[in-house]
Amino acid sequence: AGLVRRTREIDRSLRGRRVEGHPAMGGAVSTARSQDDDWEVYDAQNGTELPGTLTRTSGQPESGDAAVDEAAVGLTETLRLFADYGRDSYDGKGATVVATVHYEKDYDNAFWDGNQLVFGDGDGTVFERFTKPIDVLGHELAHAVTQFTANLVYQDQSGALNESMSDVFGACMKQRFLGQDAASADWLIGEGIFKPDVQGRALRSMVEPGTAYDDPRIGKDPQVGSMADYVDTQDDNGGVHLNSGIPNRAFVLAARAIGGESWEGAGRIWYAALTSGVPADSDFGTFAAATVAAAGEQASVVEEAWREVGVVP
Ligand code: ASN
Ligand code: ZN
Repeated sequence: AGLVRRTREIDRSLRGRRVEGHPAMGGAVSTARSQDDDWEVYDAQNGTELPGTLTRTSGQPESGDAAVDEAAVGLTETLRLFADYGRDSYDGKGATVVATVHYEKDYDNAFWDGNQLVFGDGDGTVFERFTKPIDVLGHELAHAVTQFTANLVYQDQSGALNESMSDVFGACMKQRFLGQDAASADWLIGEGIFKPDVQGRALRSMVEPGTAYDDPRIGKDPQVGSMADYVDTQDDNGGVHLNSGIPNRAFVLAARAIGGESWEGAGRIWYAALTSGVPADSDFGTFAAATVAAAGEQASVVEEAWREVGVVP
């Protein structure tokens, strides 16, 4: 983490300045160093050695490498979302985020390895760069937040919740960045990841799980959005990327019912639940109860969202 940490008072006054650089406000994205962002982006030069060569750190200008500069914006915006929630980086103690781009050759994925973030360039035929959709940066960095908070076990329902937390906060950071509210958002995760001739809009749809893509090269989106369709499988750590559609859809329903900006309404409730001391092996019902408990005046609205996806009877 940065050796020099500004006080909270000063940081709050600085935080307002980022609005000047917000693209939705017509400016370039400011990635100037503040309490909200502290990151390093490395280049693996298409190898697998991590972290690779340091290419850009927070406070430095654009590098000219698209993957590096996309990562810079995504990390900055994700850190700012969590700073809005009162959290100083993923560990809550201002840890410097380490990310590596250009990992391997034609690598079709991105991940948090427990210590750092890793992004592939995509194969260039089906997949674009994994840094291209801003919410993929948010998704991966949210895995780090989950690890340092509820530490949801990456298997079965707790694993699907772990996956869902990453989609939820990825969507919140994207909507916050683009200035979208719950009604105007597309609720897609990874929009822009596919090359133009692929039959697909995104990696996942939070609002209509299972409808994001259908292409002979990658098959059909296998996500489900209701307990009635819960997938029992040994694959994918017990279907963590499939059944995550269920809590994802509950979040959309809650966000829309609450209205306004998702990261301010439902997003704050979900963050409060994630950091409320829920057990690492929480199932959907346990986590649903934690969101209802954290929802205050919106408790019945949130409970109804979980009922609609079949988690609450
Ligand atoms: N991109 C995937 C994810 O973050 C990688 C994985 O399955 N670990 O969920
Ligand atoms: Zn994930």
